[in-house]
Amino acid sequence: MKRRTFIATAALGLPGIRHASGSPRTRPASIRSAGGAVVVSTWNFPGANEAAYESLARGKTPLDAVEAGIRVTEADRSNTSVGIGGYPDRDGHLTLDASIMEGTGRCGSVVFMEGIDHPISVARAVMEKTTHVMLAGVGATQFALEEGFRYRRELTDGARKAYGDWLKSGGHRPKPVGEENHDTIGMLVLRDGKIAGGCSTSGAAWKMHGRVGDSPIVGAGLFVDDEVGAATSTGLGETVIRIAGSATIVELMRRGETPADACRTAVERIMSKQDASHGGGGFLVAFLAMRKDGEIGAWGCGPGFEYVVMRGGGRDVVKAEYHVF
Ligand code: SD4
Repeated sequence: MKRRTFIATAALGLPGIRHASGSPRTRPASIRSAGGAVVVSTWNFPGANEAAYESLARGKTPLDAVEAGIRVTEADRSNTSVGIGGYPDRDGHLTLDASIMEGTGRCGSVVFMEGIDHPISVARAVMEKTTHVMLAGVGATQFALEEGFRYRRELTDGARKAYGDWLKSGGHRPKPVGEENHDTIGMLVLRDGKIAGGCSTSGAAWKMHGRVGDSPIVGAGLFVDDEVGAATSTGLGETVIRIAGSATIVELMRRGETPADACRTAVERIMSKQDASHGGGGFLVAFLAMRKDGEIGAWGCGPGFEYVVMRGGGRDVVKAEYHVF
């Protein structure tokens, strides 16, 4: 379907829009309720939301919870798009991006960082221990080492094999960010009117060396404002950066759009700006937003995006609504 045609049908609410559905609510046996707190994250990552929620149940802050949750995914060697299990860039380097933000406006991020297992914790250290917001590349690694983070350069066996296979297959084209390559974690946590968020990724597999996506860019892959709410994103980061996606969604919520409507508006804005030079479609991108009263919404560009909501000790996996090309 041509872009123009699609946007017309989407705007009319005709085919091109699919609706959200939830899986049965589950209550993990070991999870205590953390009062009115809410944890949401992109995708259904094993243990991440539980770790964040448990941390709140133990009286930790939303910021602590975000860090605790995202660290679980960063440490998962089987996850090929976040943390130590991530696939490398086209030159064989695993470079990691992460951001963290509180609803007060405090934030920190690391981009294009190599050799450190937990970029979300380094991003937090940038926020709390420096006067800067963002550290990049060797400087980010150097800072992490000064802060006592462990250095680890190797790829996992799985990532090394996948990279070798990719090289053998001719390589040197980035893997499109789609259903097979989509595991960025964006997490938003709300308790007592205070919100924190984080986002962590190894970015697109086989990307150009030096490429940075949306996830560590405050306002693109993550934005949090206690006065309004928060948003985060997953998928092809270039499309998100072009519209300052998460900041746009928070501003749309500030003007009265619901979280779901704001995410849909952002998706439609991305679609209206795609042209052949941007790949012209065929990618996946999705937004997840939470308003300060706990209402949650999401919207995808392309099918397949799901997110996890934990509140009241229960855990829901929800498939987002989306536009299709
Ligand atoms: C990026 N947004 O670097 C990230 C990748 C991603 O799911 O979300 N993959 O563009």
